[in-house]
Amino acid sequence: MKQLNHLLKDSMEFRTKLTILSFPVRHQKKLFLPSLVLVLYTCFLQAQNPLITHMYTADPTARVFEGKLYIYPSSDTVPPSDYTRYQHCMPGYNIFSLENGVTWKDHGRFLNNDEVPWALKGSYSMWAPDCIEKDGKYYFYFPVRAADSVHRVGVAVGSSPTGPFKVEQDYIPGTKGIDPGLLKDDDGTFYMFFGSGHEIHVAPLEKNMKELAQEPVSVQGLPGGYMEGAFPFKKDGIYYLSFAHIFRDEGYTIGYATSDKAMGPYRYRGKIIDNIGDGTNHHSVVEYQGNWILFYHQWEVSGDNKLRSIRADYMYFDKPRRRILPGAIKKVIPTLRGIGTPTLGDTLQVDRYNEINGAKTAFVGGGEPDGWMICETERDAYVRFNRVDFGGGTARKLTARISGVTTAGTLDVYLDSIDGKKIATIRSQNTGGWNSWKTVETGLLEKIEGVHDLFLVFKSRRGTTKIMNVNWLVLN
Ligand code: FUB
Repeated sequence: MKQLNHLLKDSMEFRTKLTILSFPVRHQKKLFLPSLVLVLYTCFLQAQNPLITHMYTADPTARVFEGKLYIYPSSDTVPPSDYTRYQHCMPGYNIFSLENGVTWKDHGRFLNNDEVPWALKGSYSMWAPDCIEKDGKYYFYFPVRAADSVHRVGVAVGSSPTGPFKVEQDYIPGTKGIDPGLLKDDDGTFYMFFGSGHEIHVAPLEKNMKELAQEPVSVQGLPGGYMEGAFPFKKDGIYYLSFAHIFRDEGYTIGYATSDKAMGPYRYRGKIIDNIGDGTNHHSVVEYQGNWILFYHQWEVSGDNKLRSIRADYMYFDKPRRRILPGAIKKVIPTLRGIGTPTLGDTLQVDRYNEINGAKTAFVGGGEPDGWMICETERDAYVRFNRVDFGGGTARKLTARISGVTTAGTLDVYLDSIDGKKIATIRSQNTGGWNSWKTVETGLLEKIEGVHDLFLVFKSRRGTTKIMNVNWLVLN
């Protein structure tokens, strides 16, 4: 609950800064016009969460094409008053690309429900899509209700990652279900996973990418319970199948399973992300510039779980350990920090961590401006804060806002790993109490250039708890 409050509160602050559009129904209706929004729209965000705030987006499939990061999400919209048929109102698809590392560019609406020849008109049921490249062509797979009201998977073929896309006249025979997830294997075979319920189905694709090469089969070895949103990927020779998964007591989570064969059998390995509230969970995973990123959605902007907003956080794999099956994924904690890259002089709000161990977050007290802090720092606790851009090496000092009651500890800042290069040390102090804040400064021990992850490690000569509270850091 605390985490949720944290997200909500910060998103409120975030909203005032970004002037989020509130989508009155009269504007929503415009979304149904076929001519729709072909104007390029650019969001000037620091790649924080949520990623897109000028429209509602869900079910993000991220892909890297020729070194560039694209997102193919679905879009949620406020239903018109006569739309009562289905639970989600999802009229069509936009594409987004990451520009200059921080800016998500909207390439506009490129496919609407009613432009699909075989789709049930007016059903606005364009659910989670995927896109994959073969021989310079881009195949966009999407589920929409067909004339019989059942979801089928269709394909549109594009000449670039952003189109133009030409939609096929009919759906792909044999595809009864939602949420296509595509895998390209090293031997050039493409597989489509899809479906929902107590089974996920898979089939290889024909070379033309427009038909299944065989009857789909049920993926073996997956856990019991409802599943959807299958997303396959391969890393270090291991096939991963990740999926939205409902536990009876927890609701939607994202789980994953691994195999040594694309079509399985798979073995369930655990959760990548816990339940995030009373709504769907849907994701994709991508490796971009050496980092693995989990894309997912939430609905903190609208407060309505049918009006979702896409997000991204870094995802980490466990180091190989003896007797442990290789390739384990560490659970991702949703953050507002997202995958943005702050630079020198920016306030590093370290409570928006990428990873935390042995410490907690809470509201700051003591008359500080509203905000959150790192607290309850145990001995050897660490907080990881990714991708700080040190530029050309001009940073000389680290400034920190801290509070505490003990002089027995330190905050050591390391680059890129817990046992990386130490760049600064801040001694804990008795500032007059946990709610009495003090700004302290220390010189950097190294000249640092480029983009690095920070690891804040809390150390103590004695005792194990509460070394210091940290509100924020600044490097310059
Ligand atoms: O967005 C509509 C549906 O909700 C998706 O297809 C599912 O994965 C779930 O997110």
